Amino acid sequence: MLKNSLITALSILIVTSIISGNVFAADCPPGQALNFDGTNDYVALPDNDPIWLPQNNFTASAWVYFDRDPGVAWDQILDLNGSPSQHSTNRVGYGLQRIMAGNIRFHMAINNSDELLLSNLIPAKGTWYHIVAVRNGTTQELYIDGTLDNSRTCLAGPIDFVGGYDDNKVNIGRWTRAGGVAGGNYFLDGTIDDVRIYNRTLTASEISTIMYTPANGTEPGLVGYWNFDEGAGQIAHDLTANANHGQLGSTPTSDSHDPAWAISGAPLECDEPLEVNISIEPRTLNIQSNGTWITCQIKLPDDYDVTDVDNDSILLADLVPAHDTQINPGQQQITAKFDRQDVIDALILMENLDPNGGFSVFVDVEVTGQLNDGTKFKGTDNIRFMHNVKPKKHGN
Ligand SMILES: [Ca+2]
Ligand SMILES: [Ca+2]
Ligand SMILES: [Ca+2]
Repeated sequence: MLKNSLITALSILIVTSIISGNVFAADCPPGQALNFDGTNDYVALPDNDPIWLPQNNFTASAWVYFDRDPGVAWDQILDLNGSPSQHSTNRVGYGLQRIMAGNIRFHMAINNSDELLLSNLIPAKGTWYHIVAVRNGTTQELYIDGTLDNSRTCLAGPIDFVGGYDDNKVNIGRWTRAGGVAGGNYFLDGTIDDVRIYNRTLTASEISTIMYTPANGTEPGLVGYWNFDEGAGQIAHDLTANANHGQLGSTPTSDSHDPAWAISGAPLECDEPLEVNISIEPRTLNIQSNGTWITCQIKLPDDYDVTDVDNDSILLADLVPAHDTQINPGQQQITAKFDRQDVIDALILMENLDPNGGFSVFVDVEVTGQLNDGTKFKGTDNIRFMHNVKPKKHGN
């Protein structure tokens, strides 16, 4: 019974990877993103008082894909209280948009002064761009795809939000006019992924790293991080401790302002799994021998806590779940027990062996799993796998 289900599971796995060219390999799923319709979609971020947005140096970044050509309409990326205000004597905030002419604009309002930096590059439709706005004292910078595109001198001093902001003016994909959702707002026609706000200046070198590297929310200075990997529902979670979660659209339920979940094409790398040491017993798995279990000692590096392992996530050869586990915290070890027959079936399939034939091979057996915080781990051990091999004659 289980043997058949294992065969079916592995067949599906093989067929899937052939069809997809391994794009959907199990340990590297494509991330999710949000697609905005260009008409009225947005994600509303908290706009409570006191506002959580950085007031001095900051870095704001996002992966953006435009669904329309430049010159068709303004496309809004981030509005961080930067759009026109009801408080006409106290305009404060910042934002990112693509203007009608096609340039990316990094807009700041400091003490009622508009500080505008335009990109040299004009992004085309149908391509992912990593767009970063940096405020560094009296310098504004725009980075596109990891390279400094343009910079200018801006006013000194903090962006003093006190009393200067209105409701509905902290959004992804929308630029509000006079604080409402009424006509005159600008929206994005395109897809956004991996939005970040840091309360510090990132260097060029850091920017060229973060553009490809997913964050975990605890990075220095990261005060807002939305990776849109939920893939469903009405909440885009802020993965930092600030928990400034975004709401899709105008209500907590489905509405016409909701952007749509979409598979992301942003070239973010997968998290590399943590390498762990594993040791499988017996060292030789002889099908003709007796036994019920295969055991595996999994040893985590010293700076990880073995009690954080999600026991249900442990798999041998991507296929066989751990039957049960035993934690040995003193030795940073977990002992996982696997059904011997399931392991034999999985290895026969993995190595494409004839279960009725004779063989004696060394196989790399991988054991994977994850910690409760989502950190993946992986370890490999090499064991002998044999069946129906005639003992060597003595004296030859
Ligand atoms: Ca994502
Ligand atoms: Ca909604
Ligand atoms: Ca809509």
